[in-house]
Amino acid sequence: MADIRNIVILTGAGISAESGIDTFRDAGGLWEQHRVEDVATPEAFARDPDLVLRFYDMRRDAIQTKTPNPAHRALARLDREWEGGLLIVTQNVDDLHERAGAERVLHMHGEHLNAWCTACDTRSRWTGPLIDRPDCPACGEPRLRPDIVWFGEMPYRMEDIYAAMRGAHLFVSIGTSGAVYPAAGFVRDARSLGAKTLELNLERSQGSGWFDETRLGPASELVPSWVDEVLSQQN
Ligand code: BV8
Repeated sequence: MADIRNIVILTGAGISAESGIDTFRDAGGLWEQHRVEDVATPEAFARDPDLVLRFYDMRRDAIQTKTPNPAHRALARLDREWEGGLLIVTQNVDDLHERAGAERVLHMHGEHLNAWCTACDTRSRWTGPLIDRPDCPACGEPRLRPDIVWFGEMPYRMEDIYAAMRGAHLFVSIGTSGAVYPAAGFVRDARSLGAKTLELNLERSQGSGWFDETRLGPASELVPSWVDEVLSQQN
């Protein structure tokens, strides 16, 4: 560990599973209840905005009743105590990393608790529903959509993510199936940039073969013990 200074961590739905937030692909997951192309694409929003707005209103409501679990809290501790570089790149649209106290967090697929105005491009903190077409707090136009990156849309802050990857000595992937790009390609990018790679997941992900090390188990157990290990070796 002596040579590890900068760490990039990628998290997915698996880190929030033990907080009671549905994952996408696991049994009973979101994509079993809804077809991606009906609820998570710009075409779906154009075709049936009510269906899409109700889908995200339901999820925005649900996450506000959930609380961070030991995995979120362990990463928040790492964020507080790690003296080197750290960036938590999350594919999750919940706010459990921040509610656990983490600050160095980047939401590459957006956030439930933001509304995005398609008239004035302003993003506003939003905890209520969008189905009734409320006015944008900035321009007054009733043109708000969920601030979520849908399939076919460009993820957020890709240049910041690649900049952090270029300086990373260690890339850690937690609770993701490695099914969706460009996030699923980060492990290969990190390897080609010379970083060590570690996977913490309940089961092997689609990109498992690209990791130097894989530890299998629930995030609430794997992440706190990994963070203890890293901080105990910080010189
Ligand atoms: C884009 C927000 C252009 C929405 C999401 C290359 C090849 C093939 C296809 C593509 C490609 N490049 C692009 C594509 C198309 C597409 C794509 O990847 N399709 C897939 C299906 C093949 N990608 C896109 O459209 C992306 N945009 O490409 O734009 C571009 C981009 C860059 C540069 C140039 C051009 C946009 C994708 C983003 C879509 N939005 N989320 C919402 O939330 O409603 S994706 C969504 O699914 C998540 O955010 C996440 O990214 C993804 C996968 O979910 P996971 O988080 O991994 O969850 P999952 O359920 O799948 O797995 C859970 C895992 O946790 C499992 O492994 C399980 O074992 C584990 N687990 C469960 N419980 C626990 C646990 N682990 C530990 N502890 C536990 N307790």
